[in-house]
Amino acid sequence: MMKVYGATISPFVRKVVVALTEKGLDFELAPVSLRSRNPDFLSISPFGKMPAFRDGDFSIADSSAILHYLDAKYPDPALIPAAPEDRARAIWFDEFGDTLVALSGGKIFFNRVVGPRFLKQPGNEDTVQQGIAELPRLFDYLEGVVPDPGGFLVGGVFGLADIAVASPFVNLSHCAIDVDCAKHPRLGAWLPSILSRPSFASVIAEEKAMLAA
Ligand SMILES: N[C@@H](CCC(=O)N[C@@H](CS)C(=O)NCC(=O)O)C(=O)O
Repeated sequence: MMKVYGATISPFVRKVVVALTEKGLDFELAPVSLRSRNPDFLSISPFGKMPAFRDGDFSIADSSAILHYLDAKYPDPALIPAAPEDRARAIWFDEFGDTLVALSGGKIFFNRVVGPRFLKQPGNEDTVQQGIAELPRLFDYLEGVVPDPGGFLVGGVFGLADIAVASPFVNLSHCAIDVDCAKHPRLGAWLPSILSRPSFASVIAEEKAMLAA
């Protein structure tokens, strides 16, 4: 069975788990913590970053590399479009989501959740506020590109772009930071349409239960 090393509280691991679920593929989640010394995990992911992934003899790290593998190997339903423009847009939105993680994760989620909760070190609220101050212009950008209600970011079909952009918002929501629908009505309508899909909803419910425990 396919194996994903990591925990879905990581926005990158969540991307992979959502993609596997959308494709109806069976997989096992092998829990690894931050700074894990698990030798199989580290042999695949030498920087110790989750997720790492194994499918039989094949193994690879990095959520985007894993998503590209999955879509080529198990193409139904396709999550990455074939048309050149749409493919480029999907890759851009994947990068957008990953870069949003670097900001929201590094400054906000790390100091509000990861440090205090998992590493037993206090968070720096000044850094959190710096991160929060950077969000509005990114939300403004998204407000201009999200589709009409019920739509998807690229080519009218659910895919990598939607997964990658929505995933970091789950971490923001764990930090009690939500989109203000008065300021960003289109983003505020699109986001729940993606996060309420069973693939996202099931991992979000597990994460909330874990954080509440
Ligand atoms: N580009 C990688 C980033 C993965 C990543 O940064 N994962 C974080 C968790 S959200 C991690 O494992 N950090 C541990 C560390 O840096 O030691 C991907 O897309 O998978």
